Parts: sequence; structure tokens; C-alpha cells
Amino acid sequence: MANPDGEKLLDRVTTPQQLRQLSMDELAQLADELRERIIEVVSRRGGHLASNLGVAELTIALHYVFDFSRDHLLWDVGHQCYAHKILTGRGSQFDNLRQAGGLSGFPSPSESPYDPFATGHAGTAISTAAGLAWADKAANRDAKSVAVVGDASIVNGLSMEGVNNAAMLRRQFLIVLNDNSMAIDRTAGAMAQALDRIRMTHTYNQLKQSTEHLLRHLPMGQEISEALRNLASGLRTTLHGGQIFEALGITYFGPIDGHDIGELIRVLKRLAAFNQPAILHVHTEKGRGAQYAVEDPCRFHSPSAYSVDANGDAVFAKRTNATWTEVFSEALLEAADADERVVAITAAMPDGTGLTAFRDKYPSRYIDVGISESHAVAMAAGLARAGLRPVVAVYSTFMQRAIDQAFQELALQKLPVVLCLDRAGLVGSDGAVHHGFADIAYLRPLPGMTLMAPADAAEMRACLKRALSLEGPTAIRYPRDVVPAGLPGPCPPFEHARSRVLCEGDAATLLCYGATCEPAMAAAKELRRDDGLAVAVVNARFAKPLDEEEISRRIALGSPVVVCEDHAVVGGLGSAVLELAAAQGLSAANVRLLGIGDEFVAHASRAQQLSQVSLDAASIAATLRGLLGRKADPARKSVQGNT
Ligand SMILES: Cc1ncc(C[n+]2csc(CCOP(=O)(O)OP(=O)(O)O)c2C)c(N)n1
Repeated sequence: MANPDGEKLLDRVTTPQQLRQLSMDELAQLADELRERIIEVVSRRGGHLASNLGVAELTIALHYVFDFSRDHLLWDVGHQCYAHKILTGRGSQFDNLRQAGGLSGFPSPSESPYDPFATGHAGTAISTAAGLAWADKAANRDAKSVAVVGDASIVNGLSMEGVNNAAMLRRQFLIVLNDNSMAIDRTAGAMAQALDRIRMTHTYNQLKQSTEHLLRHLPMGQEISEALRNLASGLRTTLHGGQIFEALGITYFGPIDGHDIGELIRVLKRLAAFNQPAILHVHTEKGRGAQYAVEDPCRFHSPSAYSVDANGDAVFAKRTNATWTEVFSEALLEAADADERVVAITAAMPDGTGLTAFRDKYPSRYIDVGISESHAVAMAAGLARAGLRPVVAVYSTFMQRAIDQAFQELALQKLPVVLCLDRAGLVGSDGAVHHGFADIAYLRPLPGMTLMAPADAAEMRACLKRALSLEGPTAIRYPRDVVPAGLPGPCPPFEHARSRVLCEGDAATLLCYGATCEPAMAAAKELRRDDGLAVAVVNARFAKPLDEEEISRRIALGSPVVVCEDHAVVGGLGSAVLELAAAQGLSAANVRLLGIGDEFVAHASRAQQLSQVSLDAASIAATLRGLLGRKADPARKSVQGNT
């Protein structure tokens, strides 16, 4: 798409002001160049691909019409902000997307004033935009607010709460509904069906005429008159997908073709001057510009690095070790084969949480509730009350949306629901918005809750089996990683509040939980080999209830006990250990806590992040050397002692 001199528009268009100088043809070319750039970088770095490819024209049109150095642009979730980043002065850094020290894969106010919020969780854009709009109105500022929300995220409870309230704003407030008929997988639920019906029953021309008609009659800059409300309501009978919003007082426009840049600009210009809450329904194609992504938008929602072969097919590097997600997927199938009461629930993430095999084998026992984690957990309570054994597979970070349901609907009712918390701990390049750093802290206070973590594939099976045999709620956590080779010896069953000693030693104890068992074992091996130190490694298995006998015995020995956990130090397993020591009147002067400090860990590879918080084998060994007076303790920055 370069001109004869080989110059690309993207070489000279680096800000929204510059793109406003371009012709419509050049803007269309700019969209293609943005897609090429995104494909080129994501194929090397990994990241969100298909959603970003779909919004190139929409991003350009928004920046063409609005001035987001003053107006507010909120991308819901924020995973589709790559073109926005490139066009707001960050193009030269785009090469280092999601790398340590490079650009975040999500909006980030520390990078640019064009990003009002750091985001990554679905459903927040309408609410934060409403807050900004409310404050602008109160201060008499003439700034406009735009929230871009996907068709899967608009059904999120938070989005709906935002819609409910934003409808009351008597001023400009635009929601752009970016409808590509996909969440990560196909969208699920009644709203998805309603949007599908619009797509199937109306041609763009028909819709264009209706929208045209409505736009022509809008009293720009004034309160909408009763007559025009009636006109809008007349159109509603044809545009039935918009009824839900119109009934709330949010005027509905569209759907329009989200790849027709001229049309987008024309409609957005009119809507920028519309002094009432409005929703513009835009159809886009997820993956546009990369055939492999159009054909498999789920696979290319957030791919790892890949190359493209001579046939134009994407090729991924082969992995040798299974991931935790894959191991969970197999363990769940085994459990479901053995017990027909087992049902599985996902909140729009069948692939990410390892439920696709379950969905294929047991479609009638599989439920995708859409991006609705709170509903997923409350619904699981209902299923459990009816005698089923629900397993909710959810990322640790998104489970935060359902803490209240874990409290009231699960723990208080003592219901046997199993929460399988994938991506627990540091998650790598998705960064601060996605770390599962707090699940022990938010679940441990709940009476009757059992918390477990497996340390290898055999433990995953044993742990899930145990969880499904309990009469109360359970959470199992495991990281975004490959599963380590098996622990030494056969895997004993998970018994109530019993830890597993992985190796003995009298110099110190490493008390580990799930993911930290492997680096702790490697550290113990290194210390034995290089320093002649015999260090015990104990796999806690349970963060609740603790193996009180074993842990207090180790503390009472007086040699260092280092708790290693891929979780915040505040409120984690280590805190539970200190509580135990206090309850038993034991001195905990020899206890140290290794985990994620009181900070948001930035994007980098998971290995880099683990090393940053001193949870890799070398740092654990260095910590012990420091405690045992061998050498300096380079990991002291994230070691929190209790003394
Ligand atoms: C609360 C929450 N749950 C789950 C996710 C994981 N997630 C990221 S993007 C996505 C799909 C979003 O679909 P949609 O809003 O339609 O946007 P699209 O990717 O299709 O543009 C999901 C489920 C999330 N970010 N936040």
C-alpha cells in the first residue's frame, strides 16, 4: 500500500491531527496499513489479533470526528486498542508490544493521555464514560464521551448497569456497539440472538434508509422533541434490535457497515452533535485482512507468535509440554465420565479455560453464560442446590467479578460448587490487568471454603476428584504455564488438610503451593549440589484448611520456613501460616514470605515476572542462602518478613 516512493501513510501519520488531513481514499488505505502493521507485529509478539483487525476503520473514523485529547474514548475490555495506540503517537513503540518495558496490550494512562483508564476486564467502558460525562456536565465542559463496546461485552451485568444509568444523562453520550457476532468464541445468549436477527432480516440498504431518515430529522444540539421520539419509535418497529435501548431512552442508530469509512464518518459527525445518549450499532468483521483469522477468529483472538507458510496458513511452534489448561480439560472429562452430575460452566471462555472438549463430548451438560461471571457462579449455586456437581472454569482475575456470589450463594449455603481458577498467579504479557494475584485473599475468609492447588498433572486429577467429593465449595488454582514433569514418587490422594512432603532436609523448609513447587524443588536441588544444604520442600496442597500439624511442627523447629506462592503476599498462604503461628503461640521469627509484593506487576514474559518477584528457582535459592548466612540475598526486595 506504499506510494511509488515506497512511503507509507503510517510513516507520516502518527497523530489524530495528521489523519484529519487525509482524503477518504487515503483513510481507507490507512486502515489497510494499520492492519498490515498489526498482523506483522502480533505474528512476532503474540497478542490480540482478530478484534483489532476488525476496528481499523472505526478507530480512524472516531479519531477523525472527535478530538480525544479533550473528548473521552473508552474501549471496553481494551484488547482492541492497537490501531488507537498507533494513531495516538505510539506507532514507533508498537514493535515492542507486550514486551518488558514496551507498550502494554491494553489501554494505559501511563503511556498516553488518550487512554483515560487502564482496562482489561469487560463491561467497564459505559460506566467510566458515564462518570466522565457526568463530571463534564457538572463543570460545564464541552467534552464528548464515547464508549466502544463489543456485542459480547454489552450483555455483561456491569455494562447493563451502566446503560441503565447513562440513559439518564441529559447530554451527548455515545455508545458504539461493535458487533462482530463473536466473543472469543461465538457469542452466547439472547442478546446475541437478537443481534443475529437484525443481521439476517435487514440489508444494509434498508437499514441505511431508516438511519438516514432518522439522522435527517434529528434536532442537533437540542433536546429531542416528542415528535422525534415518535419518529424514532416508528422506526423501532423495523429496527427491533434497538428496542431494548430505545425503551430505556437511548436512541438507537444502525446497524451500519463498520468498514465503510465514509459512512462511519458521516454518521459519527451527526452523532457527535446529538445532545442525548445514543447507541450506534456497527457491524465489523473479526479478523478482517488476514484470511486465517477471518476463518478462525477464536484461534486468532489472542494467538501466540506464529509464521505464515506459502499457502497463507498460520503456523505455530510445536509445544512439547501440556499446559495446565489442557491437563485440567482432561481431568474434567475423566470426572464427568465417572459422575453424570458433573456440569461445566464458562463465562464466554470455553477455549481459554479448556472446556471445548467437554462441550463437544457433553453438550447437554455444558453452559456458556456469556461474559457474566457473577451470573455463572450464582447459577452454579442453583445447579448445585438441584443436586448437580457444577464446575465453573474461570480465570482467577475474572472470578473477582463474582466474589459476592462465592460468599452468599456458595459459602453461606455450603453448596458443592468447584471453582477452577485458571491463570492464577502472574500471567505474562497480558500484564497488570490480568494477573490472578488475589484469589486466595478473597476466598480464604469465606467460612467452609476449601482452597487447593495441584503441583503436577497427577495432582490436578487427584485434586479435582477430591473437590468433587466435598459437600461445600472449593477453589482450585493453577497458572498460565506448561505443567512441570511429575513430582517424585506416586501421587497420593488429596486428603483433608494434608500437605505432601516432596523432599526432606533440616537446614530450612520451603513451603510451596501449586506452581511454586517446581522452582522450589529446583532450588533445593541447587542448594544441595552447590552449597551442601539439605532443604525440605513441602507441597502445602491446601491453603484452606491448612495442614496445621505439619506446618506448625516446621515453624517450631526454628530453622527458616520460606513460604513460596504465586500470589500476593498480602492475604495469601503465607498470611495463613502467620495466623496459624499466632494462634498456636509459636514464634514466627523464622518465617519469611515470598510472593507478589504490594505492586502491580507490568507486562513481560511470565518467566521474567517470576524472577522479578523472586519466585524463580535461582531467586528462591538466593533467598535461602541469604537467610542461612551464605551470601547476600539479592531477592530481598520482595521478601517480606514478619519481624
Ligand atoms: C470480565 C471479563 N471476562 C472475560 C474476559 C475475557 N475476554 C476478553 S475479550 C472477550 C470477548 C469480548 O468480546 P466482544 O466484547 O464482543 O469484543 P470483540 O473481541 O468481539 O471485539 C472476553 C470474553 C474479560 N476481558 N473480562
